[in-house]
Amino acid sequence: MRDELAYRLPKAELHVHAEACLEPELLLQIAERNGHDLPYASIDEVRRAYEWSDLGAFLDLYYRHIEVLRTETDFRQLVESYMSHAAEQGVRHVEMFFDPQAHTRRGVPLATVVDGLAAGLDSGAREHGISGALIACFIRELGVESAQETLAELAELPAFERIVGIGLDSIEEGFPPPLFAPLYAQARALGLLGVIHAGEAGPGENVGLALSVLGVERIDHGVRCGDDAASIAALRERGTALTVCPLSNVRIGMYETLADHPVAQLLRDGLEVTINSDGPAYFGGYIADNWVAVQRQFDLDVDDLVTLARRSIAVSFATAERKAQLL
Ligand code: ES4
Ligand code: ZN
Repeated sequence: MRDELAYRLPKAELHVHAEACLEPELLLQIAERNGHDLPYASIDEVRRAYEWSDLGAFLDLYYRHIEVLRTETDFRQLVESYMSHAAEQGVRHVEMFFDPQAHTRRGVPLATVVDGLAAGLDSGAREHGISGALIACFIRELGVESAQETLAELAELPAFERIVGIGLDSIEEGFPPPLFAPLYAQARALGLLGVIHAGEAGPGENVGLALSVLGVERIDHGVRCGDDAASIAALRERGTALTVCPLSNVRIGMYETLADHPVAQLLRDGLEVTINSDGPAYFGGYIADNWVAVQRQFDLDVDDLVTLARRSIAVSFATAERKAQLL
């Protein structure tokens, strides 16, 4: 483990997509095992493909690479790979997103996906003492009905108990939060919590809408909330946390450089900011790498880092007992 405080502080990661933990080496290994043809002859060629101009271009590559994942072993290895990196980054609890529809639409059974991911969480607990749960994210552009059908299928699985919440990801523009009100109502009825990617590529007002209409517990990204006074007011009033992912936003091209990123302003404004990786295999860093980048860019001090660490645990969906262990 690296000795800087950013790495050592016990923390929770609250915004990381399992499928975006697919490091180039693992991508090639799984593709070969499954006889899946990829247009790369080497790791270097894979790495060269990881450059995009916007969220859409990133998502195209992300969904293409996801196609190598077919077996329970593939999904378990994906999480295990994340867990060994996360342990070195001081992660003690993780709430991991996955995209069920990205797999069912290619004919991979839901049970294969969830059982594999759950086995990966078990390895993380056993080998690294990292507690974990899953958050099922739905692909917004597939619409509310597809999401609702998929959620109903998830609820039938024995491993459903590993899922603590739902989220929405993928394309944000053109799919405002209120479209998904029935999905969030269904999730609540199943005992699940709610999060949502909002105010990332879409307008800041999506943050306020997600809070007022969907009643979500956390906002993923939310970095554009500053554009909308009602969203800021709602975040303050409810004390809702944002799961900000600075290196992801810069890598996807939302901000030209980290210096242009609003994370420091959001912290100074007293919002409940957490800093996360989003997709460590794609965006140039795991969680503590994000913390260090922000620390260096904006001169965060020891108190700032301790606040980030404690807050990440406090706003997690871990049990009260687990939080007490970690805080
Ligand atoms: C995502 Cl960075 C990002 N934004 C929206 N949807 C996503 N799915 C995976 N990564
Ligand atoms: Zn994300």
